[in-house]
Amino acid sequence: MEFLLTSDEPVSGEEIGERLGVSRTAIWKQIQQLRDEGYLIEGSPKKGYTLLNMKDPLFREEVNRALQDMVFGYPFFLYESLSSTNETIKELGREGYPEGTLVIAEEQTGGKGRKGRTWSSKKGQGLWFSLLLRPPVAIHLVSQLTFVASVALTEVLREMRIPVGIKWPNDLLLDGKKVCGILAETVGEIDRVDFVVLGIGLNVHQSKGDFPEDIQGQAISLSLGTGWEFKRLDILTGFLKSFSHWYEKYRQEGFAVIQKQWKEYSLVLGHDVLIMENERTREGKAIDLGEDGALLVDVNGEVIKFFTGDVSLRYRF
Ligand code: BTX
Repeated sequence: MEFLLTSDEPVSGEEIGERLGVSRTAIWKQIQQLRDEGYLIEGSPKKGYTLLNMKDPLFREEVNRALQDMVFGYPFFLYESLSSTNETIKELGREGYPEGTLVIAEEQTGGKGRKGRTWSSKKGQGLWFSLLLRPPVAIHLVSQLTFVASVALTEVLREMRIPVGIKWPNDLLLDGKKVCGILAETVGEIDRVDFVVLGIGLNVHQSKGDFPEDIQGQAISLSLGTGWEFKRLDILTGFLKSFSHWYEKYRQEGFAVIQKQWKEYSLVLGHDVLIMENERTREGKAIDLGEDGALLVDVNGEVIKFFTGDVSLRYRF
């Protein structure tokens, strides 16, 4: 471990073996054990082993301790690399895993955004995770859960004095740029919800050049936006506690309580917005959030409802 920690270059198993006087197989076993404990160690047959992500690692044991008594986040699965945490939760949901099951990935190779878009999820740079929910809500109200999540995450980040706000429907912005995206997917029949997958992507450590070039102007990380350092596990546990609180409130008191808090956190209400629906762009003033999560926009004196699945929105500060 020390060899890996003190070296900027990959270290070969042979080299470690020679220095310690043990076989390469023994080193390989030791590396496997470290990986099982949650260390991210990249192995290349030619170059050797490199310890990744020491800046802010997620260690399985540490995550386990932090999440032990939580309603949300137990059981949890931590992967080094996945295509998409939402897809893995879907498999677990079909196998009957309970509400609160959590999947975290250090990296997503096929991170999904809404409407078939992609979500850039580089190794160790953000929180890429999904929760399994089995909510007693009608299928047309499932999108309300993304509002519960955005309220919970905004609350936690603001408690950390990070000035994030919510852009409808549920992007979190920092300094006018996207720091977090939320994707809820429903699994069930036409009229029945079996379970819901709530996926959250929060940029934490990226510098500008870490984002794909085409989104560098619109994406930001918590570190970039504040100049501070973060420990991802603190944010994750904070979110899970806050989510548990708001989800319970939502179940007891309904959407109105979420709506009220969302409006306080909203960056859009009261502002002029451009709404893109299919090929058409309309301009108006965002005036309210509907019971169904729709954005109510005053377009030339007529109040029009826009639903999340159908439109994109630009707004002016
Ligand atoms: P969205 O469709 O609102 O956002 C996707 C768009 O945002 C992309 O088309 C791109 O322009 C931009 N974008 C892509 N990656 C990033 C990024 N890292 N930061 C800022 N902007 C970006 C929002 O979709 C929902 C995203 C959910 C992601 C989580 S991660 C865990 C879970 N698993 C999974 O596959 N998706 C969710």
